[in-house]
Amino acid sequence: MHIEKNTIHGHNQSLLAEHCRRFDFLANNTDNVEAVLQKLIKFQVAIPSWALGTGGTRFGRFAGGGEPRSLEEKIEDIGLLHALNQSSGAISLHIPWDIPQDAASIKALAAQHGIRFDAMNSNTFQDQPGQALSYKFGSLQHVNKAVRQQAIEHNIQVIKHGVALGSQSLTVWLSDGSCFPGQLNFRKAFQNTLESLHEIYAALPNDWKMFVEYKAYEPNFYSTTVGDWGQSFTYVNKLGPKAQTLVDLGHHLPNANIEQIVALLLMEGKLGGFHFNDSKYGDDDLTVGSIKPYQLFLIFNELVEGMDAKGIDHATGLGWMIDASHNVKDPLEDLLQSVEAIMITYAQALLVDRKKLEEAQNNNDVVTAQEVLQEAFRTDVRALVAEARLRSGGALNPLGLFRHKNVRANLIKERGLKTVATGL
Ligand SMILES: [Mn+2]
Repeated sequence: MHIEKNTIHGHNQSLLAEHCRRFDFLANNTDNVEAVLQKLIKFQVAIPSWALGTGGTRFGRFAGGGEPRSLEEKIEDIGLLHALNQSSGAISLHIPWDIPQDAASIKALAAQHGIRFDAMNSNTFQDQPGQALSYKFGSLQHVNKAVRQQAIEHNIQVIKHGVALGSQSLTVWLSDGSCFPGQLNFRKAFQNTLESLHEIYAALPNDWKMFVEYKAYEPNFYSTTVGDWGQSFTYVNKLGPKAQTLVDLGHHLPNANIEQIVALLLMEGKLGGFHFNDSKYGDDDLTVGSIKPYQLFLIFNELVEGMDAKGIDHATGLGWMIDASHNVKDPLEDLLQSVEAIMITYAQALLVDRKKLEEAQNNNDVVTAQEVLQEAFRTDVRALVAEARLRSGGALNPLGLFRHKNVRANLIKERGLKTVATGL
């Protein structure tokens, strides 16, 4: 299903007067509003190919209908999101769930929708049909060299798929670890993993990066071999300049100070990518900004401050991606909500009065420092984000238009009620 430009234009016309009233008020009270708008227009968030179908839990899965049955349909779905919000112009593929049969035609289809290929994701956390050796006891850490070699070759294969599509990065997330004390020699597991990562790193093209993602626990519940940012940082430092740490918001122990982690990784030039989601208890994969919006703001505040300090381009310097999967919501509606939450929070972080904050910090004026941050966080920037969308040709109210055009009902009519997205 496509949403035509004139449909979006008609929708925008009906909301324009009210939008202008709200935007003008905000513009009159905001410094550098044009510069902020240009940054918002440029900022794109990659959509992972696995977020387009209904997820599930180990207890069950309730399909939503009209899910994409192929990589082509996944790209069409992201094209739909991008047409509505103009901020979803990238896709992140998972191999082997989304192996392109014909890379050139997939690349051309994506280009038609204005979509580029963000980081490629390898998978050594489950066994595939016909696979020679099992990852039950790990992949890159495995005590058996042959298992490690199989996992290394898979990652190199993922790089090759990515090269054919024009991607420039590989994300390695390992479920490697142990479930019980004594199961694993931590030092040997680390060394095996490092040695394996070195071999994958050696296969990276010159203009590629490798992101090493960490996660505290699950599926292993005693130890994880890349369990926190310190461990990831140790690996990427030993690997070399093309290796960087990837922060996934849901992969920390409760109450971790993620904003501080982000600040220090940026300072060291080792923050490569970011996975957005939200959580209440663990790696819950909840909608971005739905549980802890102030934490997300504090993280974005450090991202903006840290990128500016290093002269890093906000839009292209890091890999930005949503990593979530939903059991009860329409996945496309959720992605519209998630991208909106990211854009709102980014806009708020851009409004922070950095000069005043620095002065307050230098004077140990704790109260003013807090006021500066909360002033930005409490500003309703929705009209600013909507204006950026309007100028890019997107819809003033993406979710409203999605519902008005009965997108899900149309997708069910096209694809059927009982479809299951590939890979899920
Ligand atoms: Mn992730």
